[in-house]
Amino acid sequence: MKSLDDTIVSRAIIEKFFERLKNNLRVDVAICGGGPAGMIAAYYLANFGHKVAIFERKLSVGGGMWGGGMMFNFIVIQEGAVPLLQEIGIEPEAYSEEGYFTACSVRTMTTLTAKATEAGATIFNAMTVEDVVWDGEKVGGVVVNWSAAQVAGLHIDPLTINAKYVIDATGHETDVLKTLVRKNGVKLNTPTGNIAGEQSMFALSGETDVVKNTGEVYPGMFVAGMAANAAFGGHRMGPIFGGMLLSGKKAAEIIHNLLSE
Ligand code: 48F
Repeated sequence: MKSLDDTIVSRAIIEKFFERLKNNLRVDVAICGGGPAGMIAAYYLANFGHKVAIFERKLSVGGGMWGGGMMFNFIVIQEGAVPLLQEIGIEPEAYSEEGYFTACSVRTMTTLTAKATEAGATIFNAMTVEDVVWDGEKVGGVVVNWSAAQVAGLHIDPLTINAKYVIDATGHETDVLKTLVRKNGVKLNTPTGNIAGEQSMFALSGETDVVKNTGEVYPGMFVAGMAANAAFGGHRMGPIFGGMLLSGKKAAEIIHNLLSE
């Protein structure tokens, strides 16, 4: 390279990004939130051959997994979820107590991100899902905006992404489902018909329930991960992550079956 033209650098980035954005205006599945549940759902859905886009509010995907427990960057996984990590190339270490395994939270998240994108999932980071597309009967996509525009409080209209299915994997916040309910007063497929709100720490119950609670809570709208327990009123569980991974996988499998019908 004899010289370096800054405008070529700019043009390359702009062209590549807009190509990606245009290519994702219609997707099979839009995933709100790139935490462990959203990322593993993306991995499985993309491997099944579906077109998947993940919208993550923060600059980095990873959600609550990066920080392990109180920033001690290890996670604990129970035996039932070990095969999921092995599938993506992480070999969790058996702990001295039977049934408990540990893994580095940073390595787990970076590997999961690599595997999901290798499988074909597309990540849009620093983008917030601020609303859903709703025709009165079914959720049909997401409404996105730059997180920075929101933080700055700028009055900027968002853009729309059409999706056959949307997964709220926004964690404890249940941010997207909350918006659907608040704006439209819809009745959810939960015991209360509403978002029950998460309960305090009870790991055993939380881990079982997060998988049980994963599913379609409104036509076109799924919950996975901590958002599922928040929707159904399940418990939180702290830095044990097997349930999050199994929940994301379950959401992917249900949606795959629906898309294959
Ligand atoms: O919080 P998060 O990691 O959710 P998760 O996948 O996993 C929960 C665990 O991390 C932990 C736990 C384990 O026992 O309880 O908390 O259910 O990831 C949620 C992601 O969603 C993003 C947020 O920045 C985070 O990375 N997010 C939240 N609201 C929005 C969003 C939004 N409106 N649009 C886009 N991303």
